Amino acid sequence: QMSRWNSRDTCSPPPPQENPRVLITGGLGQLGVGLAQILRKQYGRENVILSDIKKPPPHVFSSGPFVYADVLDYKLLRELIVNNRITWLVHYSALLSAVGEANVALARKINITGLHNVLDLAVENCLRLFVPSTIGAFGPSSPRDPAPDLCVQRPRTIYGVSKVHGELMGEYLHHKYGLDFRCLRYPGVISVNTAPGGGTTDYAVQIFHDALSTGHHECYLRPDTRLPMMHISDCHRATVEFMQAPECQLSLRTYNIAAMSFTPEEVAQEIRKHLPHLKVTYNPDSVRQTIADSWPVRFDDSNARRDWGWAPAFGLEELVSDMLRLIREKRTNE
Ligand code: AKB
Repeated sequence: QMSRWNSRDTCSPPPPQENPRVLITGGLGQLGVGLAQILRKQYGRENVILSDIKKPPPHVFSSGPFVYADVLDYKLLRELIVNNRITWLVHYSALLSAVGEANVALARKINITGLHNVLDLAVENCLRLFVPSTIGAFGPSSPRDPAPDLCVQRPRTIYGVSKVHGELMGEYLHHKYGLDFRCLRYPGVISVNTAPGGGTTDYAVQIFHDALSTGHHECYLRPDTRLPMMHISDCHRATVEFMQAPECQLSLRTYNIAAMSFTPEEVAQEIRKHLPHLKVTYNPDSVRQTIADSWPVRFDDSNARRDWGWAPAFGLEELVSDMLRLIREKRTNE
């Protein structure tokens, strides 16, 4: 495998007047399809390629280019980047916090080895590279209320360790070779059309479905567990705005982004304004509760607001009414 790591060259970006050609890895997870939809509207359907190792559902296949790509296969990734003249890479492929603890070896492979492949290829091909980080990149010794951009990061999950590694590697390659590395630390993301897979914040999606189906949600976290959360449309908008921000505006390469923080009890209370009969019982599971207790309860995102104008549109009230509306709509169409 030949990469540019030993070269003295630095990256030169593509001409700014051209539309980016985007490859999204892990595209069938919670975030890829929605991001592709937004980018295709702006840059053209054929300029955004979704990839994953799973077979896409028919609506994804018919909405734009989709290719098989395993992030562990360096040669295949390189071929895709070269043949499709990719200029932006959004690296969504990763195992989340809870599922990572259940399969540490696989998480290490995908989250660290897969990331190394992507970083090498990004340097080699002068890509603008977006890698998401997370509230999970902090740990029990980090300041938790709020967690600033720069502080102690000693996470206790393989997911968190791999994300801190990603932040540091990306920033190192930026300083050494000029890699246009961009990283946002996402809160728990709340969505309807695509489900999260194996995270600690997943209850905050499930509770809406349970509220509208059985009226009962059994929560695996304690009622007072406060975590930063965000509506998926804010998450997508932050990602697009950050990718489009001129390099000269970025005083950092890794930014916290925040929208709201709530506990299971608080989101249940807000849902009860629409569905008064919602019952929530609490049965904390030790793995996810321990993880949640080590994460920030609030994010300080003042640098993102100042540097590139980040501002969320959804608070808890707006999030709850929008989620219930979207799930109801989805159910009547099914
Ligand atoms: C998880 O819970 O693992 C993710 C995250 C906050 O990164 N949703």
